[in-house]
This record gives sequence, structure tokens and C-alpha cells, in this order.
Amino acid sequence: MRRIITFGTFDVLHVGHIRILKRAKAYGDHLTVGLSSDELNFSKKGRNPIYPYSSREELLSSLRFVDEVFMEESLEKKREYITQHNADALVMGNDWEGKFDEFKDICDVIYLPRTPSISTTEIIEIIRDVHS
Ligand code: C2G
Repeated sequence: MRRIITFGTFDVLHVGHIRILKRAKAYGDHLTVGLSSDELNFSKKGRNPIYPYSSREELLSSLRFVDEVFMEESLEKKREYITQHNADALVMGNDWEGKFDEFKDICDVIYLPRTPSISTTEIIEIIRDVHS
């Protein structure tokens, strides 16, 4: 069995998230998602996620191509998480191109093209504009 791991916040779930998760799963048989804690998201993006961790976790766990979700508490713990979850491959969107090459000694590291023209930030801005 080939195990895949990916990481992200997956806030305000959209088709870009669905596509990367589906494509990630296609590289193996089991997909684990390291889902950023609310605190980690705040430290990465300077704002709280729209959906709290429990809702983001419930949404991702409901997807048929996601087998397991755990809380990513620190960006510094990737090596530990990859090892703990026995991952054979780490898959990330290519906004992270090159950033995780240091893990090539313990697993395959694969970057996939992002889905163009959609992001959580853009969705938030559109909704904000509609209401202003
Ligand atoms: N993504 C995508 N296409 C989009 C938007 C996002 O393919 N239009 C991908 C990103 O490349 C990423 C995943 O969806 O692989 C999750 O995106 P985010 O929730 O924005 O994740 P991020 O905040 O980049 O967190 O440790 C790494 C970080 O936790 C990654």
C-alpha cells in the first residue's frame, strides 16, 4: 500500500482544494491530510480561518478520497509527521515548488499545478464586495 500525505488549511473548501486532494490520492492508495490548526493558520496568514478546525476537519473527512485527517500544529514538524504517518510521497500545490525538497531523503516530493483563478482569499474578497 502506497501512502500519500499533504498539508494545508483548506478553509472555505473550494474546487481547487478538491482537485488537489483527488490528484494527490491518485498517486497512491491512502491519503492523509495534515490540516492546519487555527493557531497555525493565524501565524501563517495573520487571520483566523473562516471555518474553525472542527468544521474544516468534518468537511475533509467527508470526502471519499481523504482517508485520514490530523492536526498540523507546526510547520517545523513536517519531517516528524511524514515519518509518523509512514508516507511514501508528499504532494503539494506548486505554490510550494521547491520548498519541501529537503524531505526527498525520506519520501517522494511531488508538486502539482494549482487550479487557476480560485483561492479562499479571493472568495472572501468577492463576498466582502457584494456586501459593501
Ligand atoms: N490549491 C490548489 N489550487 C488552488 C488553491 C489551493 O491546488 N486554486 C492547493 C494548494 O496548493 C495547497 C492546498 O490546495 O496544496 C491547500 O491550500 P491552502 O489551504 O491554501 O494551504 P496552505 O495554507 O498553502 O498550507 O505546511 C504547508 C501549509 O500548511 C500549506
